[in-house]
Formats: sequence, C-alpha cells, structure tokens
Amino acid sequence: MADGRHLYTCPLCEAMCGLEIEVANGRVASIRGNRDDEWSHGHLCPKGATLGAVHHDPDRIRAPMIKVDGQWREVGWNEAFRRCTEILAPVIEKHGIGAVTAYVGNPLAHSFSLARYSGVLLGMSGMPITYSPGTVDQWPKNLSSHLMYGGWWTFGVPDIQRTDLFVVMGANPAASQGSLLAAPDVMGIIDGIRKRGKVIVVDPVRTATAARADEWLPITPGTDAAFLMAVVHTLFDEGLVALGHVEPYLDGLDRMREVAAEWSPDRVEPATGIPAERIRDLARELAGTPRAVLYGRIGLCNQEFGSLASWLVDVVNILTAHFDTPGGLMFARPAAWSITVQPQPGLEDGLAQFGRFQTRVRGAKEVLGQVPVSCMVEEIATPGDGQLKALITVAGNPVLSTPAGHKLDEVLPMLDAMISVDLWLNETTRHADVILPGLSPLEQAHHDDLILNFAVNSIANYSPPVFAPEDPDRPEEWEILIRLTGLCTGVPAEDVDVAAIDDGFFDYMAFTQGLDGAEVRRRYDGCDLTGGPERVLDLTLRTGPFGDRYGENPGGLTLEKLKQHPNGINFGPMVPQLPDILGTADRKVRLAPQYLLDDLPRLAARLERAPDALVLVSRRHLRSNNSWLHNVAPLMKGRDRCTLVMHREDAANRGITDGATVTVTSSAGSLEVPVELTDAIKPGVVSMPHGWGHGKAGTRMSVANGSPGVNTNVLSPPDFLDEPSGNGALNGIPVTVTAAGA
Ligand SMILES: Nc1nc2c(c(=O)[nH]1)N[C@H]1C(S)=C(S)[C@@H](COP(=O)(O)OP(=O)(O)OC[C@H]3O[C@@H](n4cnc5c(=O)[nH]c(N)nc54)[C@H](O)[C@@H]3O)O[C@H]1N2
Ligand SMILES: Nc1nc2c(c(=O)[nH]1)N[C@H]1C(S)=C(S)[C@@H](COP(=O)(O)OP(=O)(O)OC[C@H]3O[C@@H](n4cnc5c(=O)[nH]c(N)nc54)[C@H](O)[C@@H]3O)O[C@H]1N2
Ligand code: SF4
Ligand SMILES: [Mo]
Repeated sequence: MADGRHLYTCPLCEAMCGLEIEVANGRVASIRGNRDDEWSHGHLCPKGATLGAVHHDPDRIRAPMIKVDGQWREVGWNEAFRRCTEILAPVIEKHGIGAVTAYVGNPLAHSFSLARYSGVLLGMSGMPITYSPGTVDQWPKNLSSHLMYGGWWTFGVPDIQRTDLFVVMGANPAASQGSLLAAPDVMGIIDGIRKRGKVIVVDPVRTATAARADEWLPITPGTDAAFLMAVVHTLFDEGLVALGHVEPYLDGLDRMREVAAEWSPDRVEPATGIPAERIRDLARELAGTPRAVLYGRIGLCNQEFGSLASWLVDVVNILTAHFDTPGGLMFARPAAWSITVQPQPGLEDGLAQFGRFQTRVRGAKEVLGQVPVSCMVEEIATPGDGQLKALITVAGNPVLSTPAGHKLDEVLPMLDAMISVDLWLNETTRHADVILPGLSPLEQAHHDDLILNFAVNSIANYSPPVFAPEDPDRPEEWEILIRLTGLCTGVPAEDVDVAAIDDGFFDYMAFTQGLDGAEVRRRYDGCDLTGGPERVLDLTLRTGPFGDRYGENPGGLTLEKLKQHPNGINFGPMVPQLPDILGTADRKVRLAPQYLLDDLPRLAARLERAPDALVLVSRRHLRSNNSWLHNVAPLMKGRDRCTLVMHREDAANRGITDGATVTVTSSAGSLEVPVELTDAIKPGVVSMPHGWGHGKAGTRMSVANGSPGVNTNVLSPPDFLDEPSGNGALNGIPVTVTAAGA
C-alpha cells in the first residue's frame, strides 16, 4: 500500500528537487520540498507540487489504445504489440527501414530508463535518420563542444555557487529553473551572488531574472555572437587575456587574436544595441573579477548565430581564466554516466566531419548525426524513393514544439503507420495508430540521466516508485522500447526476446568501460537486478567516478548503497578536470575551430543588414513545461499566459491596446493572439511562449483544451536556421503585428 510518506525526486526539470510526498487512501495528499535532501534542501516550485495531479489525471492513458477505422479502442498489451507488428512490418517489408523514423522528446533527458532504452531504439533499430528537439534546443552547444573539446556533450557548466560575477545571456532561470545548468534553487543562488558580487542579464526581455539582477542589457535578438566577438576583441586589445592553468592545453590563441581584431565594440554597437563602452567595460569586469563566469543558454542557441554564440561564451571564459576553475565554467562529474557520453563512431577526435549524409528533400546536411527537425514534414509529404512511411514517437509533441508544427499536423495522416509511446492523447499522438503508455512518473523508480552532466554538484539519488502500477502485468517503457527495436529489425513485436536485447545492450555498455559484459552479468545471478534499467544504472554508478568498480574500489558507490540513502548523496562541487575531460586527439582545447570561423562572414553580413521593425522571441513560464503540463488544473489557474508581449511604444505606433487580439504574421504563417503591453521588453521585440495550441479534435486533454492558446511555431520558418548546426532559429523571427480585423 502506498499510504504514508515517500521521498521522490521531481523528474520535471533540471532543478531535481527532492520531494516529500504524503499518500493517504491511495491518493497523493500533499507534496512538500524535502528539507533533508542532500541536493535541494527543501526547494520546490509549483510544478513539483502538482505531480499528484499528473498521476491522478483521469485523461492520462493507462492502457494501450489502437485506432481502427478512426475509432480508438483500449486493448490488452499482447493485442497492442500485435497491432504494431501488423502496421509496421509491411512498411519495412515494402520500403525498407529507411522509410521509418522516430522522434524522441524532452522527458528523455530526465529519465534513466527512457533515455537509455530510447538509445537502444535509435542505435539498434537501423533507422537511418531520427529526429529530436535537440535541433530546436542545444545543438549549437553540442557542436561547439565537440569542436572545442572533442566531446559532443562535454558542456561547460557555470559554477554559480562559487562565483562573484554572473553574466547570464539568453536564459531565464526564474522561469526555467536552470538549463544546461542544474542547480538547487537557482534563483536563491543568484540572490547570493548579488550579495557578494554582481549579476548581469543580457536579454532582449527584462525577464524576472533580469528584474532580480544588478543590470539588464537589452540586446537585439540574434546579435550575441557579434557582442561576444567585441568582448574578445577588447580582451586582446587591452591586454586583458589571462589563461591560467589552461595555457598548456590551449590551441588556437593566435588565430583567435587575429580573427577578433576585426570585431571592435564600435563596429557591433549599432546592430547589437549595446553601447561600445559598455561592451569594453564588461570585458574589463570579467577579466578583473577573480571568480566570474559567463553563461549562455537557449536564447543563444535557438537563434540565427547559435553556434558562434555558444562557442564564444566558452572562448570568453577561457580567455579570462574563468575556465575549469572554481567559480568559473567547469565540467560536471556525474555519479552515474549517461549514454550520451559515448562518442559517435568516427567523430572521436572533434574534427568537423559533417555532411556524412544529406536529407532527401531539402538536402540538409547531417551535423553530429542530426538534421533539422523541421525536415520531418517534407520527408513525410514528398513522394519518391525514401519517403517516410512510418513514425515512432517517444515522449514528444512535435506538432506543438517544432517549426511549422501545424504542417506536421497536416501531413502525419499520410503515414502508413504511427506508434506513440506517450501518456496522453495530445496534438501529436492523436495521429497515431497505436499508443503504448508507460507508467505514470510516480509509478516508476527515478534517477536522472543527462541532466547530471550539467549539475554543479556530483549527486546521486534513487527514488523508488511511490505507487505500484495499477495493472501489475504492464510492461515498463524500457520493455516497450525493446519490443519496438526488435520489430524494426524484423521480429514481430510480441515475439521479441526482450532479455536477449537487454543483455546485449548491457554488454555494450560494459564494453565501453573495458569490462566483459557476460562476466559482469553473472554477478547479478540470484539477485534482484536481473535486467532492465536498474541493472544498467548499477553499472553506470559502479563504473562512474565514485563507483566501486565491482570491488576494485571497496566502499565505492553501488545502486544498493544509494538505496540506503533516501535523501541522496552529494559528492560535492565540481573539480578541475583538464586535460582528462578532453576528447581531442592531441588533448588540447581548440579555441578557434575553422568550421566555426567559416561562419563569421555570415555574421559580418548580419551587421550590414537593415534592422527589422519587429522580431519575435520565445519565453517560458514557471507554471508550464513545454507543451505537456497544461492539463494540470492547479497550474492553469490565473490569467492567460499564452499572450504576445509587446512594448507599449510599439503598440501605440500600431494603434494596439492592451488585451486586444492581434494578428501576428511571419514568412511562415499567421496567428491571432491576445496582446499584453509592457515596458519590460526592448522596443522592436515581441515574445510568445511555446507549447500552446491545444483544443484539437480527437485529443483527450480536458483541462488544456479549455484554455488552448495558440501554437507560436506556426510563425517559425523551417528554413530559418543556425547554419553550422542546423538548429532552428526560433528567436529573432521578423514579424508584423496588426490589430486583428484591421
Ligand atoms: N517552467 C519551465 N521550465 C522549463 C521549461 C519550461 O517549458 N517551463 N523547459 C525546459 C527546457 S526543455 C529548456 S531547454 C530550458 C530552457 O531554459 P532557458 O534557457 O532559461 O529558457 P527561457 O526561460 O526560455 O529563457 C530564454 C531567454 O532567452 C531570451 N532570448 C531570446 N532570444 C535571444 C537572443 O537572441 N539573445 C539573447 N541574449 N537572449 C535571447 C528570451 O527573451 C528568454 O528570456 O527550460 C527548461 N525548464
Ligand atoms: N517556439 C519555440 N519552440 C520550442 C522551444 C522554444 O523555446 N520556442 N523550445 C524547444 C525545446 S528546448 C524543447 S526541449 C522542445 C520540447 O519538445 P517535445 O519534447 O516534443 O515536447 P514536450 O512538450 O516536452 O513533450 C513531451 C511529451 O512527452 C509526454 N510525456 C510526458 N511524460 C512522459 C513519460 O514519462 N513517458 C512518456 N513516454 N511520455 C511522456 C507528453 O505527453 C508529451 O507528449 O520544444 C522546443 N520548441
Ligand atoms: S523546480 Fe519545480 S519542476 Fe523543477 S524539479 Fe523542482 S519542483 Fe520539479
Ligand atoms: Mo529543451
């Protein structure tokens, strides 16, 4: 019986708050922050407190569903898997696996099970091209990290607990709670920095983070790379460059100096909107503060010059000796390693070997194995050899989250087969032929995954499930994913030997650590960990930096030991890791990768471009999580959040009044939305949140559909990209805004 007190780590965002969940009469009675949690010490936000509502949501899918003649029917698991075989096998037989793709979404990043076993699906199914929100999120950072450090997930993390000057660009942790920056109570930490030092926010919007900072620098969207080049210019120009212990590991310093010479602050002032003297001062402040760090996030990635901006954030930290040192940009040391740290075959040395394949219709080049997610639409819609005929979605809602998602909505019915592993019947999954639901978050054990690579402390915490599954025979998501993997390789889903594939995966994971998987597996004979994600978690903990290495390091970490620490274990702050962290062949940091330098002429052309009258950027809200928490009634209270935020002057110039409905038009499309006027945004910039546009026929989202909002990605042009990475530029989109009906 679940009644009583449970400790559980919130799986919703990077803050990874430890929760204390009280269950009475089989229902969640209350959720509080767990003050004894070794990481979060009691912090929580309104979302974590509503996990009970997520679990008890009557709309949540609890049994598999198949669609026959347009009608949904709940079926048993065997029948559901048989149906998957019936629809997918003929596609593969007729068109080959090249006609099949998958889209795997954001919740993967938080789940040790979903992340790793989606890796099995993507890695072993043979699907040549798969999609994810990676290319509308952090792909520029993957690219710059691969090129600089030889590790596509080797991301620098700002050590905010120990810094005295924090410069935030294109992030709003007051809403997001930190991104590629996992920290407990990030705004509390920011308040602490202000007490001992200074916080500066560079953002076109005076966000809640900017309002709480010492200074707000309103920048023109998409010009951060030019701004940062000017900071680098000043560092060289004024002799402020200091390298510290990085010097022996640095390659490309002279090249960087040469390149930056052309980027004076005066040159970039008109385009960026930041006074040249302020740029020079920022360089001086960064260089003159022993513990300082510059941090850039999604506003710097999801933009026209995302790769250059992501790269230059690291360059500035390196040139001011705020790199791999306490208080600066450091590298995390997760207790359990994530599958993403495995290098891609052929890409180990950090060279720019991209374009190994191109998309069929648009000819978009592959970068680090991904192509722009917006290509999916044309690959489904365009007839011919290689046309996509089947799609598997795992925890994703691309109809709302990807550029021109409304077009995807139109073309998904063209597929011969669509299978969704998801918990809701939403804008995307309504097009599926089969929906295979996983367990609710509270029915699953939890340990984070990818996010631990961005955590300011090395932490480990294991949460056992709060509730037993309602149906004890339900397969968990990892098993569903293995069956779909087998199906892609020609075995009927219902007949797949789950244990054999799971063992094979385990052996591969062990092999990457220099271990013989079969031998290691024998150690688990006769204990509980006979397979599945917990056995893999045990492996990744034991072979991680604090692990017992199966006895080599007695007293080291194991899953069993972790389970004895319900408040988690905190192994402390980040530590310097150069040169061990580097995956480049020569063990050097490449400061000035040629592939990125090649993009500078495009940036230079941007400086000459006539300014846009109005551009659109994205924003987040604390009480939502991308597209999928809008069905949680307690989070939907209060005023409408799906609005266009606009500066009063811009509105007055267009005869627009507060609260009016306006028409917003870009080269991609047009929508109507209520406007919210403010002074807290740079004139010439408007903002909208993403993840809205509910209320579609055939969805089962009773709360969300009551306040549907509109899908901002109708306005995102699929070909507006950061060219080096193929990442979508969802910020800085030229738009016009008029009073609706005008
Ligand atoms: N509550 C909540 N938390 C979330 C999410 C959520 O939806 N809701 N989503 C999660 C996910 S998937 C992610 S990736 C993270 C993202 O986390 P953050 O990166 O913190 O994302 P945002 O809050 O959208 O903040 C991005 C900021 O970039 C600014 N910006 C836009 N364009 C530019 C530009 O050209 N230059 C500069 N300098 N700034 C610009 C925007 O005005 C905005 O303030 O949040 C995660 N956490
Ligand atoms: N304009 C604009 N667009 C954006 C962004 C932006 O800033 N601006 N941000 C982009 C970013 S950073 C991201 S990460 C993407 C997000 O893009 P997606 O990942 O496509 O979208 P989510 O809304 O996170 O969808 C999560 C899906 O997972 C399901 N789900 C939730 N929990 C579970 C679970 O435990 N198991 C399974 N199987 N399913 C589950 C939900 O029902 C939902 O269908 O959006 C991107 N789109
Ligand atoms: S900040 Fe909120 S959503 Fe994020 S982990 Fe904590 S409680 Fe969950
Ligand atoms: Mo994201």
